[in-house]
Amino acid sequence: MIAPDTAAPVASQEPIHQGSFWLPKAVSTLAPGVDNAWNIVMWVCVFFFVLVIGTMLYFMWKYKRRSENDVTSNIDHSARLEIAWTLLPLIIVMALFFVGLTGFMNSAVAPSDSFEIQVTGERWLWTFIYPNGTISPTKLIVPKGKPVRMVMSSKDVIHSFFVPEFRIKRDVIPGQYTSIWFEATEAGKYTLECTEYCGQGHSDMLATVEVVEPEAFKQWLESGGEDKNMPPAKRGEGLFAKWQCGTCHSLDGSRKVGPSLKGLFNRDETMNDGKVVKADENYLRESILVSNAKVVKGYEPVMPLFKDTLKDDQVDALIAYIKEQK
Ligand code: HEC
Ligand SMILES: [Cu+2]
Repeated sequence: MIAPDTAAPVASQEPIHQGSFWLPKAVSTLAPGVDNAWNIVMWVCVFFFVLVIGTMLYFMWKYKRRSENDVTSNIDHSARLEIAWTLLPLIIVMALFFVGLTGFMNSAVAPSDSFEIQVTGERWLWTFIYPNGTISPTKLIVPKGKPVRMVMSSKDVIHSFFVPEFRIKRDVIPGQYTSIWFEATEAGKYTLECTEYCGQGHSDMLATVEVVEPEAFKQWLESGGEDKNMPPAKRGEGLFAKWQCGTCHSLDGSRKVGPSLKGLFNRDETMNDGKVVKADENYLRESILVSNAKVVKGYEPVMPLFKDTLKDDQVDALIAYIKEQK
């Protein structure tokens, strides 16, 4: 008889991404090169710091004036020393240049078989568009062990794409494409940060980078990352979180960058041109898709346009959710 398996499967735990004292954990094929360069520069600095400060302290002690007539003879110069401290740093600096250059070349040119993802930065949202049309806001899902190339652009100001664990960083600029690539070496969740100050919501301009096994990635991509068989309001709640509407809209009546959505449905809203509009379904739909068509009095027209990114059924779900915020 076979004993029942009592050992419950160990729940898969979020890996703790522990790096070294100096650097975060390294999770891309580019990371070792960057860390290597960083370590070399650091230890060269440590070596010269100790050498220079140590020599200084020693000389302070050695050449201290010990009595009234303790006068050191006039020291002229030493050709040997001067050549040494000119040539040696030159050699070191040239060596560092080549370490940096190789790393730069590796990170600048993506392998030709890279998987391409379109990245849009805007105040204060990252959006990722996959080749099959799947749109994923604030969540970048990528396969493990495959080179991925990001083609990036901004809708407003300069942002910057930075994933510390991958050791990659590149500015995201309006009216121009920049690109960056990486190959993740370990499944897990990491954080993408915007590292170019872009206004009030800058510190919230984060996205999750999720590295998954290639099989899981394929499945996720095919499903478009969404379950369509949920009740509309429930689905709307998910979309509200996914698209980070909550960065600008509270649900408890408090004012953020945008008006609170609490009690909005069927309320009379005053626009900045003085007109009063009833917040019915049509108004909500227009507010979500082309927010600047009517701008609520007392607010700036800073809400992103969602007409190219949200599908009809998604807008329906969001409206159902807003209606529930009584
Ligand atoms: C960057 C901040 C920002 C984000 C993100 C944002 N909004 Fe807005 N939203 C605003 C601002 C500001 C206004 C008021 C100005 C205007 O009407 O355009 C507004 C207005 C609205 C209105 C009309 C509110 C009223 O009181 O009449 C609705 C509805 C709305 N947003 C829904 C959404 C939904 C749904 C999302 C997510 C898909 C979203 N917003 C994301 C900033 C934002
Ligand atoms: Cu930014």
